Amino acid sequence: MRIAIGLGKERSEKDMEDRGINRRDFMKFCTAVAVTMGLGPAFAPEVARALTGKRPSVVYLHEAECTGCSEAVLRAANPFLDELILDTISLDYHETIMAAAGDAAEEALNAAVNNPDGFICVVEGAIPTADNGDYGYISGHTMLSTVRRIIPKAKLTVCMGTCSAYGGVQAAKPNPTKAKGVADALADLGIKPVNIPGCPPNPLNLVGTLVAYLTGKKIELDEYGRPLMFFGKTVHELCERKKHFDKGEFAPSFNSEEARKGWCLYDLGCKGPGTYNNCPKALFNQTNWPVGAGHPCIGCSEPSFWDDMTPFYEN
Ligand code: FSX
Ligand code: SF4
Ligand code: F3S
Repeated sequence: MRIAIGLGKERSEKDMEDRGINRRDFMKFCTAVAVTMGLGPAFAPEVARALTGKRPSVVYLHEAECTGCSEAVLRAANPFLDELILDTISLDYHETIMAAAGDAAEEALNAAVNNPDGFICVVEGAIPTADNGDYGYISGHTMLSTVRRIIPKAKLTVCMGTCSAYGGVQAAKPNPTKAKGVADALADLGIKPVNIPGCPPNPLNLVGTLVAYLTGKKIELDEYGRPLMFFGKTVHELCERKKHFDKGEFAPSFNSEEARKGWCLYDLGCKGPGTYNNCPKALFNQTNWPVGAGHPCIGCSEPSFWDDMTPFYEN
């Protein structure tokens, strides 16, 4: 699936009001982005400027995946969040939600790639590389040939989700299609994407990355290409159940009084201590996160988590 996008549009506060986004909600969202970026609420006006200024053209490529990454954006509880995110990146074309198809879609893709102002490439999904990419075709092109053709022309490449970052479930053993993340699949081209892993990833981390790029901030990455501002700490370090871990208070089962009281889920398989992500702080839909809802972290933002973090319910 491909998402080729309108070319660098501007949006005003009036446009947003017309779409039912009021200024108070918008600033609340900008504050959440600023805090997620570790910059504090005082950075919110700069976030607002970045989100309302000239929007970059984005080519959004879907490869081998479940589309959960897009769903995480589109199913946002906040009624305007999906629109805001999609608009932030001038997302006028999205195969999951668009009506156009076929030649019209290909034309939109080509127009975005040839935009003289350049474009950002966001990739969702792994790249099957076995047999010259023969296990994944879209519109008559292998996924492998598409990413090799388009990504080298992008000003910035962002891998949205663990699949495009590291291969994800497609790359789990025995990986017959030799699925890889973008950096691995394009290693010979020297492509160094910004990886926003998670299965699914938090949309706030995508918005924060784009805001950092649009405001000219240097995006510091860890050894796996993840922005340190979102992935610099483990889930465990940020977890609200850590006080119970420190006291040795572990829930014995999901249906126990201890689990309900908020005791640590380590004995039920929690992989939070080995997983770098900001879920307890960023929250999904600004509402909750896996451990907050009573489920152990399964390590979904770590490379090879399907192989390295399983069995999920044992430690
Ligand atoms: Fe992967 Fe995203 Fe998991 Fe799914 O596209 S990160 S399988 S949530 O959808 O790529
Ligand atoms: Fe750490 Fe998981 Fe326990 Fe939270 S529930 S304190 S992340 S082991
Ligand atoms: Fe994934 Fe663990 Fe967060 S499973 S969503 S990294 S709590």
